Amino acid sequence: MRTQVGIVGAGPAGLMLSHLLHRHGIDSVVVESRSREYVEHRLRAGVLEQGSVDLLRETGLGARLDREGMRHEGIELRFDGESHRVPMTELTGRAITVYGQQEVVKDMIAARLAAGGTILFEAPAERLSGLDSAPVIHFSRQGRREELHCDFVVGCDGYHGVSRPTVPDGVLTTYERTYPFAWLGVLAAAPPAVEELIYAHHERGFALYSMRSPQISRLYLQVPADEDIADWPDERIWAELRTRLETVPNWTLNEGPVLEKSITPLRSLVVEPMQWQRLYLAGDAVHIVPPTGAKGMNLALADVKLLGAAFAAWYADGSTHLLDDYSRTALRRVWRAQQFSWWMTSMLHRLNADDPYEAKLQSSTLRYVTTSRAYATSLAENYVGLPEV
Ligand code: RFL
Ligand code: PHB
Repeated sequence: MRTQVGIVGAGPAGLMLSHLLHRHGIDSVVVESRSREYVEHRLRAGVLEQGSVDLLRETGLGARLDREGMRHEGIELRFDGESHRVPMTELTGRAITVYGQQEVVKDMIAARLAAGGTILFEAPAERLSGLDSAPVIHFSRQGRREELHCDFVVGCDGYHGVSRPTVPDGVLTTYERTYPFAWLGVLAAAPPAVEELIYAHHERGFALYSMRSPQISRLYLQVPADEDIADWPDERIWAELRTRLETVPNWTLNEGPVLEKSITPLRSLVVEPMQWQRLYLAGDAVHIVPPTGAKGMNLALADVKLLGAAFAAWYADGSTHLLDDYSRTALRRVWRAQQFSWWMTSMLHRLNADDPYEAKLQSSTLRYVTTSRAYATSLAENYVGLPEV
């Protein structure tokens, strides 16, 4: 098999890149280890920045997003028994849209297939070769080994993929931070009790109230990193959510059947540079943020927006400057999101149970960010996404 750009991974990064390349008349093939059913139902991110919404709309992927996505103009910060709204749109002129990652993925897959695009599901890439001149993605399908020959390979295969580990030792540098806690995430058949997201700081730990639709709530609890989901029966989850969220007068949680629950560890990670020879890396394959800033999917889309334009320039007239600049340009946004996600995480989580000084600093930071217009604007512009970084 032969194509122009071979893409490993059908997450938001790989699918969006294939869609963008198609719009530039460039051929691509996506190989994905999982089934279509699996990737379309994998429960992940929920918040799209303004720039991600604009990109989806401009490239013809906005119809269902505009019907079903929920535009939010603020978020709530809850701490010390008080509730404060950060009016993001008033402060920045921009907004976020709550629309599940799996819905974005469904829309992208439908668009690619309708346009005659090739996505090979249940086709795991096993290794890459020839990256210095004539790249090949070696993958397996229905028990057979196959080869995809291409001009370039883009690794959009997440942190556990095969692309990044192909790069020889000593070429890449990893910057990393782990946190001693994880998020227990719950999807519940309960109408959201609020219209905007609530980020709650509590002495027992962080809690987040989010949603997926007018009928479905999405909730998260900070738990220790090594926590076992088996220790969290539904009643315990609701009791803990009530404790951490029902801290202001006249506010109660809406409860309902738990549809899904899982625990995700938090980490911050950047691998540099995001390119080696004819291999380009995008999304979670090269950077991971803790979910507190809601940046992961947005960064994946921002990376491939750059790559789409860079490949378009190369195929148009052989110019290499955008491809050469890809890593440097993308890393500016990546590091802004790293700092913001780390900052939100540090401000909102219980970090060290034995350190009352730290808890006092967090309260002060939260009070400052909810009373100073300058500090609130800083949070808001990062949260809705900076157009230029
Ligand atoms: P993905 O989505 O992980 O896709 C990678 C794809 O590659 C496939 N793959 C392979 N395919 C072929 N051969 C191989 N050898 C392969 N190895 C792997 C995988 O099956 C998969 O389909 O990466 P991508 O495209 O870079 O997208 C990144 C986002 O998925 C991720 O950053 C976000 O989900 C992070 N995230 C959030 N991001 C936001 O922007 N806003 C949020 O509100 C938000 N909340 C979250 C999140 C992630 C979470 N979890 C579960 C990690 C909340 C949670 C709980
Ligand atoms: C979500 O709805 O899944 C979500 C929202 C905000 C975050 C993280 C996750 O910061």
